Amino acid sequence: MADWDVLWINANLATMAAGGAPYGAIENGAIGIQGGRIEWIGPMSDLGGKPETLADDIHDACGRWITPGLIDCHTHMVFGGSRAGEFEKRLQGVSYEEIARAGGGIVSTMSATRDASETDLVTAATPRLSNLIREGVTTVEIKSGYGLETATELKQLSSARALGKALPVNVETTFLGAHALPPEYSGKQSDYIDLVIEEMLPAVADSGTADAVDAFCENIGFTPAETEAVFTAARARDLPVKLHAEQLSDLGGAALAARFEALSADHLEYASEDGVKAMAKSGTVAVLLPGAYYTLRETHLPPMDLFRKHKVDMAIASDFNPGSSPIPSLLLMLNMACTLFRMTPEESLAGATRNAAKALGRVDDRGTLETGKRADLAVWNIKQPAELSYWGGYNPLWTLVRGGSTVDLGALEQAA
Ligand code: DI6
Ligand code: FE
Repeated sequence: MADWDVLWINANLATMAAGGAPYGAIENGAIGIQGGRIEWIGPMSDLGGKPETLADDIHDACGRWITPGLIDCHTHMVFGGSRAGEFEKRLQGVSYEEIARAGGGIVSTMSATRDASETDLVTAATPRLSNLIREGVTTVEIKSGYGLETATELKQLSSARALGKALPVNVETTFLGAHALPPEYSGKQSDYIDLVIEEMLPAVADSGTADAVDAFCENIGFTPAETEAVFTAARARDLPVKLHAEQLSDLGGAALAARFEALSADHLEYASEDGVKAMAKSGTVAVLLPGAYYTLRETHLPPMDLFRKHKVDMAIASDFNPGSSPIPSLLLMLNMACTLFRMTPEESLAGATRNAAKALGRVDDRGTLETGKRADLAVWNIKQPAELSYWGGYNPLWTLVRGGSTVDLGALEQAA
């Protein structure tokens, strides 16, 4: 009788398990999969039998590299419209902040998202999400935050869940009601926060469509006190929190997030050493977003050396959204993380696997190739793992495996 449902052989494995060889590498290895989970992983020489006696379904990687399925732990994937016009304005010299203050930016996407049906939103997101999957992504986080009213926030979250059913990807959802002030609350920011806490959050929690709660703590977003109020309400409902913090200025968001044991604090270009130390203490992951840094032509680097010095885990995500990061490509983010943020290729790959899983509170279940974890595998036409961040605008994915089953990449190409 076969030991496993599926067996991958002759593969170089970048397990990304912490603490061992670079990339957690096992050269010339094999993976036995049972019930969608990794049941055995090790060198071919330890297999203990001929492959055909061990599984019915055998795949020969022919020396290719296998990594954990990639995880994009921060996206704003579900939205209506596009902001190409705003892009043109920015190129003429108008800043992101000026556009936001003039009622453009997030608020213009809000109007288009309110006007869209759930079907419209799913249809618009499908080719972009397909692009991520075709690059090896098996888990994606999707935030709301373009409704800024209860019904549309719920519509965004259920669209995100629907995408997870329609496409071969695991979707984690985040409620981001405190993303921007909708125009109807102009001059009444604290009333809007009351709405988020008293109406939206309970409705979202009751609907069961959100896995976490996020906020945008910034001069053009919400104050630390308002963020704290939203977080208190989220924790009271047992929802974990995460925060857009220190993207444009240092408001102490990283330390605030840490006080609430946030899963992650994201952006962090302007984070202080005290903020970084607080994150280290609470185990909060630093989610770095090179796509937004690049698109906004930021010049203030996140404090990379402080994250390393205080041993804060770093994740990398696309922040895919229509304004500050219209780039649905996680591979390009790996490249940018190295080129712009000076991460090592190994750090950047850990950022899109193990540390991204941790940023979603899922590291016990995925993010590395280890026994007991989901059999989400990306098989690459590469000779060394550094190629995943070396190439730019080029996709070396060969095969994608989700929960042990091979994904039909051809069908996804049609969806795109
Ligand atoms: N920070 C971001 O990078 C996105 N939201 C946020 O708070 C940008 C969203 C947008 O410009 O539409
Ligand atoms: Fe974001």
